[in-house]
Amino acid sequence: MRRAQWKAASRAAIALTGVGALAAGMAMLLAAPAAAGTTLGASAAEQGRYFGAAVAANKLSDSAYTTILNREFNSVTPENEMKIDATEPQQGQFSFGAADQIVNHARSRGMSVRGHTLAWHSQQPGWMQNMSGTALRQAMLNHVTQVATHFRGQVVAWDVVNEAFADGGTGARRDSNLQRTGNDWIEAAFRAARAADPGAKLCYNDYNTDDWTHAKTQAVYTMVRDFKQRGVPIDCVGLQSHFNSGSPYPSNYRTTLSSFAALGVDVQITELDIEGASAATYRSVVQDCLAVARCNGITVWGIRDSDSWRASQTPLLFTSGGAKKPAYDAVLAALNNGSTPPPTTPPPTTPPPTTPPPGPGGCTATVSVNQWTGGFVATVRVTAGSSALNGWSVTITLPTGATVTNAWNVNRSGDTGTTRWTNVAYNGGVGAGQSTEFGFQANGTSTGLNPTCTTG
Ligand code: 9MR
Repeated sequence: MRRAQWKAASRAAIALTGVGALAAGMAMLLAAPAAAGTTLGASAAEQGRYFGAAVAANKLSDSAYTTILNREFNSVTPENEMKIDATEPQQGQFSFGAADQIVNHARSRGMSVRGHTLAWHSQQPGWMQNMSGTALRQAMLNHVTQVATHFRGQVVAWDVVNEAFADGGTGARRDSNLQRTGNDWIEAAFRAARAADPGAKLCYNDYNTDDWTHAKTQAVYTMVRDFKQRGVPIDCVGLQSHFNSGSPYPSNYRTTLSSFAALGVDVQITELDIEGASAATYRSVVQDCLAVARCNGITVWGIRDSDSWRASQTPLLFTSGGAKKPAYDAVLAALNNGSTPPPTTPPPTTPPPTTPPPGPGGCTATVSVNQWTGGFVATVRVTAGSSALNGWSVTITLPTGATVTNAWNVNRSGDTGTTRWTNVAYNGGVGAGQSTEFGFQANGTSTGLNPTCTTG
């Protein structure tokens, strides 16, 4: 039953109660199958999305676990069973039993499967940990080929490469035996995966890539843009989104989702958990995904708190006893309410025939910078004075050696020296006293950025 029908049924039931037919009305509601609007998976499907969970094969015999899994979720990611140590414990000897068990459980119930993960520096079997150079490169490509071939047609999306970038401010690749086989190891893995399973979406997956201003996020963005430009087969980016006090949900998360999507890839939230399971934060994550057309699904990293890799932080949607937590209700409600309007200033209404003269209030521009060795991201806030803006222009003089490499929510002229930044179609109208933001990334240093704003 679609949501509209479900609502109609609810209304019908209420009307029936009004004429004394309470029992008949309630029976009609209770007899309904798991309808859109009543479970995470069904409600996400109403929005054209999936809602998944990481699943462990050894819990499929726990009926409390499978009751929730089968009722609520329409996508599954094996938590450990498709990793390299599980699927190729000895070189050339493949072992798919536990992964097949999860895949069969899911597919026989109409759930889709995300594959996790074909190439990773971690959870390598001993034989692979001890390899290097050409031999390791070949072994990795053979692994990708064999595993993607085994699951061909059964996995809708693969985390082809997992966690290949370093933490911290460098934006560099993570050092690993795979990285030391050559910087092209990631694209080689993607090409092998495409050849083995042309029907699966191929994703790059990482953590701490949720905050748009972080160097690691920008580094992944730059790689995905490069892959798209050069025709390396990539279809999606996975944001793990493990949020906790040290790595909180960032207010610019939606910007991150939409910026990746603008590269022409899907975005998937692949391992969501939130320390303390704040209902408000879970709601924000869902609303952010719904606001981005190419954010096509959310996976939580476990079902009950006791299933979590960090159970003591109680980060999931169900208690260890299997009860729905407030975060569950928030997620379901957010899914049922659909997308929220974007938070940016609405586009100007009926365009005036000519741009009116700038109001007396003028505008101001301020900048905040995230600098790392060799580069920075600048976020520029444009604020209208006492009159609304109908177009704005910001001038920024970059220090010697600084070169802009990309920008968002803005038109620019000039990459070095004196640069000029003007509004795009959807953020030129700014109400009196209101603000809008744009950003750019540059090589070099950000010393002395001093933006000035003019109207029109
Ligand atoms: O949840 C997984 C846990 O059971 C494993 O012990 C651990 C081993 O590395 O991996 C956990 O899952 C990780 C995922 O594969 C990749 N992103 C981080 C996840 C949490 O550590």
